[in-house]
Amino acid sequence: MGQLLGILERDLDIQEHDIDECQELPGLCQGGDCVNTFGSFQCECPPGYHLSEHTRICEDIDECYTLSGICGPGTCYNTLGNYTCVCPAEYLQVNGGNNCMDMRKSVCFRHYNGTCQNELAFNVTQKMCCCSYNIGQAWNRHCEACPTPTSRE
Ligand SMILES: [Ca+2]
Repeated sequence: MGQLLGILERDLDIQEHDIDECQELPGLCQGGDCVNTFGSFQCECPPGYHLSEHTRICEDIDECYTLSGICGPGTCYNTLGNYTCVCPAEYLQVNGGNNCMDMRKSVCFRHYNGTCQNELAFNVTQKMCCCSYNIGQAWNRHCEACPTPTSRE
């Protein structure tokens, strides 16, 4: 029993003397916030940055590389903490430059079952055809089936 108490006391002693590494060692998490935890610490990086395990520095994420195709038909340029899409003609830069939206207007088909049927009388964008009010199931002259609702498009 005496031994057990001794262990408990020692544990309490450690708990009372947890070192706040963030205070003791300023500059531990370069480019991020140091968060003291019991017996250790963590580095939290701002959005768009990840912690390099080797250097403990918050480094920019190259979204153009890690999320390839994120700009669709546009060109991706990595920036510090973010990225920018430069979109081709008839595409609109959206989400603060993080995506390109197809603004081309073309025919919309009400039904798709391997082939396109029931063409609408007016041209609309793919987003309007496929994503608004369940208007259509396929879009464009050469009959592209609409992306499934779960896809990011
Ligand atoms: Ca970046």
